[in-house]
Amino acid sequence: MYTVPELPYGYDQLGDYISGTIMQLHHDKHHQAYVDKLNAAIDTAPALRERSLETLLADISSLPESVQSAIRNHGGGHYNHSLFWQWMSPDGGGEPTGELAQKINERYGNFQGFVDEFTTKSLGVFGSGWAWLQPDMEIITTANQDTPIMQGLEVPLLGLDVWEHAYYLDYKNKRDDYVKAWWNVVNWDTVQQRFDAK
Ligand code: MN3
Repeated sequence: MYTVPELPYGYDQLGDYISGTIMQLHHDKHHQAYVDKLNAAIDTAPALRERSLETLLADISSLPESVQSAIRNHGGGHYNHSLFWQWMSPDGGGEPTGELAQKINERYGNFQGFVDEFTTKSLGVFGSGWAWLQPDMEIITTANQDTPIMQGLEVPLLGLDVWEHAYYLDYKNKRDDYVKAWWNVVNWDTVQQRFDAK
C-alpha cells in the first residue's frame, strides 16, 4: 500500500510564500487522492505490488492496459508530490554552491540566468504540469502528472508543480507571482544531495 509521506515541516512553515491552507489542502487532499487512486488501481493488478513505483512509471506501456492511465496519472502524482515536499523548506532559498552551481553557471551563464529560464518554462506550461531541472542541466516540462522517468529520462534534481491547486488560493491566476515566491523556499540541500548521488 502506498501512503502519503509526512511533510518534513509544518503546514504553516513556508511563511507567506505558500500558505498553510494551500499546503494542507495540497498534501492532505490532493496528494492523498493520488495515493488512494493509485492503491485502488494496484488492487486490480496485485502482481504490480512486487515492483517499485519507479519501475512502473518507467515502463507504463508494459503494464496491463486497464491500469496504465491510473498508474500514469495517480502513480505519477504520488511520485512527483513525494519529491516536491522535499524540494521546499522553511530554510530554503538562496543559491546552490560547489559543482552544482558551476554546472548551472556553465549552462545558464549565472544563477539568475537559470532562474529566468526555469521561470519562463514554468510559465509556459499550458494547463497543468511540472517544470524540472534534469541532471544534465536541461530544463524540461511535462503535462499533467507525467514525470521525466516516463520519458526515459533521469530522475530530476528539482521540480516545480504549476497546477493551479498549488497556488490558486494564494495567488489566484498569477502563476508568475507563485513561481517568483517559490524560489524563496527551494531546498537546495535536497537538490545538492540528488546531484551528488548521480
Ligand atoms: Mn500538486
